[in-house]
Amino acid sequence: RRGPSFEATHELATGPVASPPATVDGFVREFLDQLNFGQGVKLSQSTINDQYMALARTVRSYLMASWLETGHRRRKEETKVVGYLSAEYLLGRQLGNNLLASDLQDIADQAMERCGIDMAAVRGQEVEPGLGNGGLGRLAACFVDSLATMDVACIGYGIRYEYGIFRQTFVDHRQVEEPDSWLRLGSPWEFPHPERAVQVGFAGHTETYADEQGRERTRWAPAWQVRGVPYHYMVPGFRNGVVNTLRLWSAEANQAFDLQTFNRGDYAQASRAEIFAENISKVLYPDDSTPQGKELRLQQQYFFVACSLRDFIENTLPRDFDLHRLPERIIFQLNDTHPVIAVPELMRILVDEKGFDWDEAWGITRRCFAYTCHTLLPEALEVWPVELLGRLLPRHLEIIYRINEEFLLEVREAFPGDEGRIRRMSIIAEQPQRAVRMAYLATVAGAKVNGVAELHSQLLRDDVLPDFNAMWPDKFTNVTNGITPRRFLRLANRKLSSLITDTIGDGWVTDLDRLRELEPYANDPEFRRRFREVKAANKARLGDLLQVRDGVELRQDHLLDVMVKRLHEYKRQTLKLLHVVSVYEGVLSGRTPVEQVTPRTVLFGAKAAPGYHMAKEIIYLINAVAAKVNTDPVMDGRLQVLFPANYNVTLAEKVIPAADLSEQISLAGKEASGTGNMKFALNGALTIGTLDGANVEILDLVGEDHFFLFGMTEPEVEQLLQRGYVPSAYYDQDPVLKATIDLIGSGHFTGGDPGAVSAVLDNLLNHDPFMALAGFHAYLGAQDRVERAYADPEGWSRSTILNVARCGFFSSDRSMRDYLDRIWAPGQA
Ligand code: OX2
Repeated sequence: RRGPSFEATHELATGPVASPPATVDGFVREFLDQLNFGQGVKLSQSTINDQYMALARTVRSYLMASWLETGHRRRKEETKVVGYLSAEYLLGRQLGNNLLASDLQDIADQAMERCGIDMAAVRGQEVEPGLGNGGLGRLAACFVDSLATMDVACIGYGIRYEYGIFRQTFVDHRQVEEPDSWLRLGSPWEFPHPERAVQVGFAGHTETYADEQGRERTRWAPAWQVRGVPYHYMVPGFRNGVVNTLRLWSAEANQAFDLQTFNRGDYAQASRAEIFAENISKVLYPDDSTPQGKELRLQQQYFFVACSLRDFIENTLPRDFDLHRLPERIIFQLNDTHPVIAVPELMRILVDEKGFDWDEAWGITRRCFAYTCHTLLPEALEVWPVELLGRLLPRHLEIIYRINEEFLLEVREAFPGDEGRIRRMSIIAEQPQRAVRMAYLATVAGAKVNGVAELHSQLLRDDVLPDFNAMWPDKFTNVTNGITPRRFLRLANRKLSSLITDTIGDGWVTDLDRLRELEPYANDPEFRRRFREVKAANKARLGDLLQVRDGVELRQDHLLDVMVKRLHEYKRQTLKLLHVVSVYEGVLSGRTPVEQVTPRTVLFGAKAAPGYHMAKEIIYLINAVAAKVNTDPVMDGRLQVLFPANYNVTLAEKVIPAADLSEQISLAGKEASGTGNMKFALNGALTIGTLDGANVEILDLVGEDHFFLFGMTEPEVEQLLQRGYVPSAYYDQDPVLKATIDLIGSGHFTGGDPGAVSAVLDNLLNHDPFMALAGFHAYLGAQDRVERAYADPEGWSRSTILNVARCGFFSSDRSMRDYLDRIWAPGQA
């Protein structure tokens, strides 16, 4: 915290920072300066990467005044801050977003043209920071975008993984993972601050001692420490002069290497400590919706929350701040259970370091946290073995034990004599091994607990945490997820955005409910025609991309049927595949004349967790089916299956605006919310879907005539499970299903080798935990309805327009308003 030297004038030290002029000339000047002085090259000698780096830094320069001003204002205002704690941020490319936010798109285009630079090529140079797995990480990115646009003080805290989500390729139809070295060519959007590094301890032991007043106190003597170095990223609001901060932590060794050992020539040994420390932020765990119970993962979790709490308390709050008032200045939002170790960490800081009484500290801590749960699968709730947690974080385990003891006293008081309940609610599980249930710890400590869609929040209360709901019904609330309309409509779908703006003005970009004003135009044939033109242009754009990126041809005259999301059994990519094979089998067996097949392209995009065997088998099967169906002349080119590798945010931005049909077909009660479902509806695709997650709310808003609903409700799923679900019975009774599965089982798609698909088929026929076979018949019925609707272009267009007009609710701005109203209560402690 060093101020300027006394020679500096007040104006020099604190005055506003000048932005370059927002003109084409000004932009060219700044760009050339960045190229010459930042990259050290002349324009004539510059590579695409030089140009990208200089362009990014140019945009940064334009945002800088707002960033500094926002920080200055927040310090003065002493506002309550949202500390969003998330192990993942799936940001997507930054250049386009930041040009949009700063209103420099046109100026930049003209400036690059004047410099003779191919803007599209430069944009293509950016490697997206894939610091997340899927919906959970992308949600965090949408939320920080919305908070900046709404001028809410927020610091996004997370981990600067050196390698993000793996790069997926296919070899012989099988997924191969490659490291995502997104930092290799430089990362122009980040600002490292090694001088603000903090220390984080691990392992060791605890000891008690008497302080000056003779009170017994505890201290923790860690066995080893690492340095957390913050990297700052700008989070600009949409054209409002606000730039918030994302602060991601990178782990470094305190000592790079041991010089004596190095001099002796043992180079590997000399760098051991460095490698060990840097491993902590080396790579994102590629699991989605399932926890990975690895020691390194717990190290990552503790590392980033310890850095974040230290940073907020010591470096962000004023130096003399009275921590009794901490809840007035911060609410830490726990994005799932990954950051929950922050709870005992705050207790440790308050009690051990700051000398607070336990009760006082607990009263503060309980008001500083809120918890968002993102799942319903019980096996997905994180649990840490006591043995591991106690070894890595001995003091934190003691604190958790005491929190649990006092919590269980509370339960006893509320429900005297109910020992079963006490056992059920204990933060410490006894079976199959002693372990800390992180979701319970978060629920006990959190001022609020929320699910991410209406149905999910209800099931959270009723099925996942019913005892906690009985004890604290007011703690539970819902906030339905949302998506940022800036990235997923304005940026990804410029053509639709222009059409909307031409029709109702541009207020919708920050007030998405205004899309309602489009409703009357659903009846306007001219508007419908223009809407179809936009869709066709987006499809052509996707076709161009896939041609270059994957060497495949996207048929422009096909219905584009899209299923993009992580590969997970509960999401039921197999059900989609069964549909594809049934269409093919129908033609092959002569049941369906090929002229009756609606020309359709089914596009999959999905990564499987590297250790998720069944998911990888499903990927193999999709690729195998694609290879056959796409080339079998019997289909006359009417059915295409595309599976571009490495689905990510960048590809999503091209795929979603081009889609006609959005596949949201998880088994009811399994998908907490989904957010892809919202992105498609907002971009004028119709949904075929089950009553699961936020599909329920999409259906409510758009209406049954404009949504292809099928399948069991969640209670029906439960009933079937109670009665006893026998998947093979569906196979035996449904001849189409039987023929479909038999064709796969015959080895038709796998070069005559039935063994290559047996894992998937055995699982479907004998277990089918997500009831794909039970859903098959209804799903085919719904696909028939899709084809009939698609045959009427005017009716289809009308429905798609109504989807866009009625989905304003799914803006993440609205989600943020709900968090503010229901959870963060700004201005209150
Ligand atoms: C995902 C959920 O699976 C998805 O339904 C939801 O839309 C998304 O989070 C954002 O809330 N890991 N990823 C998720 O949950 C977990 C756990």
